[in-house]
Amino acid sequence: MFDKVLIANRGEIALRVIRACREMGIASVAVHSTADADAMHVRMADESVCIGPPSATLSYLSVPAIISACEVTGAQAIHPGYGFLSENAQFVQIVEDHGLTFIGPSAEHIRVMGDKITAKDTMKALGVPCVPGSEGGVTSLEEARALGAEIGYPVIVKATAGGGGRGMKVARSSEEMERAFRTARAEGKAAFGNDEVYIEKYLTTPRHIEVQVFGDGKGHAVHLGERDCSLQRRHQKVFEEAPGPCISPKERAHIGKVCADAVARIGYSGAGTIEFLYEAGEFYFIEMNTRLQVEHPVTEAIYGVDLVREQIRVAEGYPLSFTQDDLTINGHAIEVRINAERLPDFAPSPGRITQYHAPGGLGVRMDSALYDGYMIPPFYDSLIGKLIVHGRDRAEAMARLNRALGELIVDGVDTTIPLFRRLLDAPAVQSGDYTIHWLETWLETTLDA
Ligand code: MV4
Repeated sequence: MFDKVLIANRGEIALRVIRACREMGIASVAVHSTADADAMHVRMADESVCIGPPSATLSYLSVPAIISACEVTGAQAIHPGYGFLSENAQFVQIVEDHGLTFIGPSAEHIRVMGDKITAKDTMKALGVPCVPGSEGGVTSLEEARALGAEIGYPVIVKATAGGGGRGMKVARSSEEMERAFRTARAEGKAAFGNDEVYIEKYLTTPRHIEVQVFGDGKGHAVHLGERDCSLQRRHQKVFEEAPGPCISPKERAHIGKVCADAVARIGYSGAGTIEFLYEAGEFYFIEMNTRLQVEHPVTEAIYGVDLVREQIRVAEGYPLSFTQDDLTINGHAIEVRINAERLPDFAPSPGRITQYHAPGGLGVRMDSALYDGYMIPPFYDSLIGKLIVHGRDRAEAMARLNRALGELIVDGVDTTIPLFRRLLDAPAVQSGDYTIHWLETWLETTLDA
């Protein structure tokens, strides 16, 4: 139904979307900043439009420039990828006001899930298990302290507009509440222009488990199991896997159904991710992401589906191409994020790629926009590739990851590749027995040594 789709993004995710378009017979339009004139997404797309200077604010985030690029090329729909404008409800509204289609959920669903208090209220009402905490927002220190006493310390104060770990403060006692409450409010105000906060019981040793859902926008939805993304550093995921090594088939079927039913009830359209903390065998909802996520390929690997193709089909108005019963798990998949960063401090390391060699072979997928001689610009995030491996079980996936990392060559800049070779040797990673805090502790004791 679409003849031409514009991709409002860059790097590996832009290539990912261009590839899906090409397989579907849809022409692709790349947009790029002046710094990305030689980027792979520009080369790979059928057409390209320069939309502004290097600063993302003036290019990849410029709504007028992107809408204009649709008008001059005749693109009928926009795929936002992840980041940039992917969860911007106002952008979605403008896209629709111009008679274009946003490949993603409605502006209203993005708005609801973008406000964490509203998201939690909504999910709780839909029967999704949530972290015990305040009913809605907390406006005074007295109220915060009363809740702390009721829930029991430690508690966490979170900005409703937060995300990515910003505007979050732990209080371990009534004495600590004043600081936590004021700081979370101030950070919410400074970072998002919103000082509304809520309070939850602080879970001390959870895993990060997220459930992939997909809705057709007409009241039908499925789940595609979970991903374990517990290995994070400063709220940046480093290593993701599916299925979660600690989740049983019974737990998966149960939480998956709860999630699919919830998004079906609200008429959700497209790909979504429902994030949970998982501790002592229980799931606790924290947030919902209304976009395709960076780590979607591990889900694609084990379910054998093309999530981007599905996003485009649903945006075209087609029903889902699979039912829940069609979706069965095959094996285990792991993704590692390759960043242009210098260890041990993870400082950005832009510069020219003097040699690039992607690994291959059975069960290996390399999503990257790198090429020999490419100049990594200093203006954007440091993700330069994702290595995804798939095996019949977790042990085979781990062995394949180790093998593929050995084949991968990225010369000319510093990367996180050496980190993964060491990480795979760690007993906790080999056994899959880790919490959200494991990686940072391991880095402190490993990289400095
Ligand atoms: C929490 C938590 C413990 N208890 N909420 C971090 C980012 C945001 N998405 C939610 N986050 C957390 N919320 C309660 N009630 C711990 C974290 C958290 C975390 C969560 C997932 C992955 C890594 C994390 C690292 C530090 C803290």
